[in-house]
Amino acid sequence: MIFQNNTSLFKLINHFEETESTNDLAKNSKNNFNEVFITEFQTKGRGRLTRSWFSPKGENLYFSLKLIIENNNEIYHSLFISSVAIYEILKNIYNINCEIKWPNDLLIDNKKVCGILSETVFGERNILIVGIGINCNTIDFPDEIKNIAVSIANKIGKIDKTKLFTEILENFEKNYNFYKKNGFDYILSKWIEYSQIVNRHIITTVNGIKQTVKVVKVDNDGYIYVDIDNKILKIISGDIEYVDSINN
Ligand code: BTX
Repeated sequence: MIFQNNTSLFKLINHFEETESTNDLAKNSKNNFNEVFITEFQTKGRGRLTRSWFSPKGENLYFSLKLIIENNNEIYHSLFISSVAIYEILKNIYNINCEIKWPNDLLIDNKKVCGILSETVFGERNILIVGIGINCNTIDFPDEIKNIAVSIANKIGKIDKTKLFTEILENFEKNYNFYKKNGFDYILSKWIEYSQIVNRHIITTVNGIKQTVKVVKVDNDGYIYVDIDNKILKIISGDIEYVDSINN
């Protein structure tokens, strides 16, 4: 399978037939430049908090962007750049109504089509790894996730995943270069528009209790604030669910 690289941001696309996790390949690379690791099959694909990521052979995209970062703000910001870049391709080229769920999942009809797992390696040079899984051509998901997972094929039929990969990489580069030149504000404003998260009701766990709360704002770095009994609380990490899909 040929995965084309039309970017100058990434020097190398490393393609593997099979691996445990592309994030581990990226972590273990000693190359001193930005590169991408992509595979056909992950035997230990993972999500956040040691959850696993269903990665069947040949059907979907599993890849990791390895970025050398100059400034620690880039870590969080790059996640927003990646979800914005993927959203724009799915919406503008494939005409799919999707939405971004904070911090970085992409949903179609309130089900997950894309998950992003970021990891960092701090050393002589700091490295950010953005691991991206996109359900492209899987039709039937295992029972455990069939109610929460969806693929692009489920929505519009099977697609050429190599083409999608190239489109995403190019759009990531475009947004990343813009960010490097102009800062985070414009990327964040696009993210806020695509997620439509402000004034939306979400379900999240606060002080150990799962509750429905309203998002009142997103700050300049992309953290969300919710209203709980007239107190404004900043959400730094964790899971949220949308009460309603905006596309319904
Ligand atoms: P997450 O922790 O938000 O989501 C994981 C949860 O999502 C699982 O517990 C399960 O309920 C559900 N799930 C598992 N597999 C799928 C799937 N294929 N589609 C939809 N839902 C699923 C999200 O973590 C981050 C996932 C990143 C995956 C990429 S693939 C390339 C790179 N390498 C690697 O090991 N991980 C990343």
